[in-house]
Amino acid sequence: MPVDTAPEQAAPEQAAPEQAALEQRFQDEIDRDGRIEPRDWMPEGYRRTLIRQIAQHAHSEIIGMQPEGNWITRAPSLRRKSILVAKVQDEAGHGLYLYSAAETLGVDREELLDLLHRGRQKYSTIFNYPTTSWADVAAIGWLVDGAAIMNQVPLTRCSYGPYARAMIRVCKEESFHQRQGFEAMTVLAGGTPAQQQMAQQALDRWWWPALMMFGPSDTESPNSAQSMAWGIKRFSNDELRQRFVDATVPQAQHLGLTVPDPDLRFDGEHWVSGEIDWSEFFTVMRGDGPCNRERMTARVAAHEDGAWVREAAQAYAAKHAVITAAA
Ligand code: BYC
Repeated sequence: MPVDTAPEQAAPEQAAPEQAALEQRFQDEIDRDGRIEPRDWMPEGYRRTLIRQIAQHAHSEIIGMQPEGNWITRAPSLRRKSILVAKVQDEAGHGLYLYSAAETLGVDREELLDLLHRGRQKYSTIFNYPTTSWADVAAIGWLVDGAAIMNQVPLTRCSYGPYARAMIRVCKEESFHQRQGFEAMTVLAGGTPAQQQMAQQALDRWWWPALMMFGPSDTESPNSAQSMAWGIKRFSNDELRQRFVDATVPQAQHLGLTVPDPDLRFDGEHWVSGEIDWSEFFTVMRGDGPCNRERMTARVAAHEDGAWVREAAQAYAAKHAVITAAA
């Protein structure tokens, strides 16, 4: 089925009674905070919104393997290397759960990958920044996985069953990733002056892009209102961003690091950030960030290089199906 993520067409004025009953059943399920399952009737706009978000999420996981994968050969010890290999493999696994969740909505993962490769679907802006030192790997675990958890824990209660269930396992793994990042950051921040400087510079590089991961401000977020009404998003972009800032500033203080925001202040209840440079966010989202082209070139090359693996797996599955049918 071709992927169509265009806005939903206006419903015909006179919906058939049967159609009205289906809509009512869907709405009742949403209102009672139940789960919509793949075989349930759902509005076309709900299906398209989920395909858009889940596909973007899946693409982010697999493109997100690149900045860290870049450091596997240069990790400072065997222990750090084995942890990093496991983490990058986890991200691949998250991508697979998410493509599977998207497929329950009637799309094919080959088609979603094709849309990504042609620049027709997005992935998170955060992965278009370079990892210039080992401390960036630690900062990604601490900040990027920390932001991911803040955003994804509410998705375990998303109204679409397969997405919510995929998120439970993803969040458990992201939680481990965040802890290992914070632990690696703790070692650097408590190390030699050169290591402390690496840790500070990594925080300087990743702080603002991590805040941008939560998406545009609520006033500039075209999809939030409908996604919240449908129970796909449980909190707005700004609410989740604020939770992240509140959780992370004390962690930076604990590490003895300075958050690179001269306007950051505590108002008695929350840590209030200075203004985010939204022009940078939109530039990166449009494809003009520091590493957009490099990331897409590597992704397309990996897809092409892996064609023989997919063909071999399909040939094996076909052979196995014949053997099973004959048995
Ligand atoms: N980057 O109306 P809005 C990870 C787009 S993986 C790029 O607020 P929505 C990890 C948005 O798609 C991290 N684009 O949208 C992996 C929309 O564009 P279209 C990924 C962004 O969907 C490996 C437009 O801006 N996490 O954590 O209601 C290692 C307007 O925005 C971004 C997920 O995908 C962005 N940052 O809310 C480590 C989580 N932000 O399609 C870690 C699931 C917004 O209308 N996704 N856009 O043209 C979500 O929760 C929501 O999709 C978002 C955006 C909060 C991201």
